[in-house]
Amino acid sequence: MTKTSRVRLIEEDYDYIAILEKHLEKNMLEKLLRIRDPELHRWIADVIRIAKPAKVYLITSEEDFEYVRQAALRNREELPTRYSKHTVHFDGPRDLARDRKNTRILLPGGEKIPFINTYDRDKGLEEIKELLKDIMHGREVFIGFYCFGPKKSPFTLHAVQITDSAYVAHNENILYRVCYDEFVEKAPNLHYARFIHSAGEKDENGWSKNIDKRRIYIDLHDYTVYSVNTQYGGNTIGLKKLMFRLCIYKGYLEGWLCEHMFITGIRGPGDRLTYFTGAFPAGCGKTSTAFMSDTIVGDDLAIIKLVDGIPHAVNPEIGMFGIIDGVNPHDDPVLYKLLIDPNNEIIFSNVLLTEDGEVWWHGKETPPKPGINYAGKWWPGKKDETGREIRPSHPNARFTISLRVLPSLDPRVDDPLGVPVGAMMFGGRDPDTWPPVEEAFDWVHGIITKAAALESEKTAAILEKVGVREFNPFAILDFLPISIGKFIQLHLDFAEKAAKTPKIFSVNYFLKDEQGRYIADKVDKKVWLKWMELRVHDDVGAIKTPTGLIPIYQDLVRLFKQYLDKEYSEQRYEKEFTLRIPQQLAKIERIWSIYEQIPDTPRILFETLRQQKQRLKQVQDKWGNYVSPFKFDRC
Ligand code: SPV
Ligand code: MN
Repeated sequence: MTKTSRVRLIEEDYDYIAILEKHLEKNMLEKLLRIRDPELHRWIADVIRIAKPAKVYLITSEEDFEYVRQAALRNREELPTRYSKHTVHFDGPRDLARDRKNTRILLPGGEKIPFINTYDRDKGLEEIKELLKDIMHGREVFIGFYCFGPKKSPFTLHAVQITDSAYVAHNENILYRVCYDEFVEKAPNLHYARFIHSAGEKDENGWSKNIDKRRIYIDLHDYTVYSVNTQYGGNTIGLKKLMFRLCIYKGYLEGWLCEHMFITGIRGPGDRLTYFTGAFPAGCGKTSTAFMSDTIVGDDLAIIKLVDGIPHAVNPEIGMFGIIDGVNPHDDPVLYKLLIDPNNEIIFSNVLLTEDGEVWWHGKETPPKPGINYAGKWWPGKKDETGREIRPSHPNARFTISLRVLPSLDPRVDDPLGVPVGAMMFGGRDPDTWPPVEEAFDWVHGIITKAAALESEKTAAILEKVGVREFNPFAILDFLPISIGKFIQLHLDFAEKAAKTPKIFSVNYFLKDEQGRYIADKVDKKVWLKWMELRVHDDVGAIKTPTGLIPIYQDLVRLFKQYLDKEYSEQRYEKEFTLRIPQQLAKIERIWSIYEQIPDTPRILFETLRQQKQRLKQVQDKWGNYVSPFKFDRC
């Protein structure tokens, strides 16, 4: 990842300034040359020569945003709605989610890492160079200069995006801070990530045609990502999940954390604000937890570093690319209101655009009217070729919106030193094992039995079957560019350097009863959040079980009354917090056998699991398989 070894798309030397002079309008060229970095100039000239765009537009300030918005409408990547600030984009029926199979980490010799999709770097680069040939033919390309984090911050990384999609550029302009000025100021000493994206050839609907040649290649050592023949945001928006992978790797090399976590503030007594980060696989309550918190710093990613020995978190983004499916006025009143407000700039993707120009998704209160959706023209009852009804709006339909419009935006969102992390939470879709909330005994116990052991049922954010329970440590597995063993070790080492470590909690909103119904209401998470906040400050006691610390019944009664005006019965408490020993033991077996296949798993992981198993067995011998929380002692 050193600055001297950047990959060239064209090997031989040539007069790259002449190429730039030929293809860039005078003001664009001036903007580019103001960044005194010959390597950058040469890279852009290489892209022009190899991919052959017709026109180049540099996004350097907010004034350029309008140009990009108009370009997206002009080229039909976005369609207008009744509201001038709302637009709709369709990715195409085969391009609606992240493509795990074709997203590859390029490593020399194709080094194999368990659970990570790696590929021979030389072969990958050769393949991608071939795919890039003429791929932008006749199109306008957009080049953006972004900060991944607040301006003038020691946390912040930098990136340049080249894309032939106005939709992708439009997203980035909403989601990230344009920081051309920092490029001008710091060049040529700025080490920046590079992203090249092309939607590739498109069909008459505007969908990427060569899906079989969809490739997302991550060149860690060159700090560069290539993405071709796709449009879905998770595959294409460079600073989103592509940058995230580079960020994790940089953090690994330098000893800090880049996490798939929201950052929120939760208020406690006396208006105290405690910051939490939270990791959840996509579609498992991450966004709703963020909105249930009192303030929001970020909803998806966090860079965590030590500031005077205390872990602090920064949100590298300034917008949300969130799941819209299910967002409704009852459960998500704040978010719903933001999404129907004509004054907010919003890009909707893969929703239903009705004939009267309204945007419809599952969660709207009126039934859907005919219109167009991710699969073309849509009408109520429309079926696909297999006879199945086509959903009006796709389960992975999304919205892009600036965080600046959030009423609960935390005032420290742009703080260059971030916010102190009081606690981290980890949650997945788990019908039968974890209780709704539980605190780990300490950092190591939490990293191993909560973070590294996270599992979840699959959701629609990936192109695979939903409903199957899968291993997803730290909710980050899809994005890890290094072995999970090394990633765990990084967390253990990070804590060694810290003066204080955040508390770690697990949460589970998806626990079901014997009839398969969810036990908790969606709003109940408010109580779990408030309980965790109190625990961070040792303001309430807890009950010690073999797997962690759970709430005392009376504290929950009080919190349910205070925050939700609800009664909380002993019966429900028992149902939710009963220790389910067979399920807990089965989980340990599953997790153990996975880590056995990962050679660099820290040994302490097995020791921690072994101890947990032993504690569970002891209780099982004494009280049987299912143990009421009332049986355990307070601590
Ligand atoms: C996720 O799936 O975790 C997301 C959306 O946040 S994506 O950009 O597809 O990764
Ligand atoms: Mn995410």
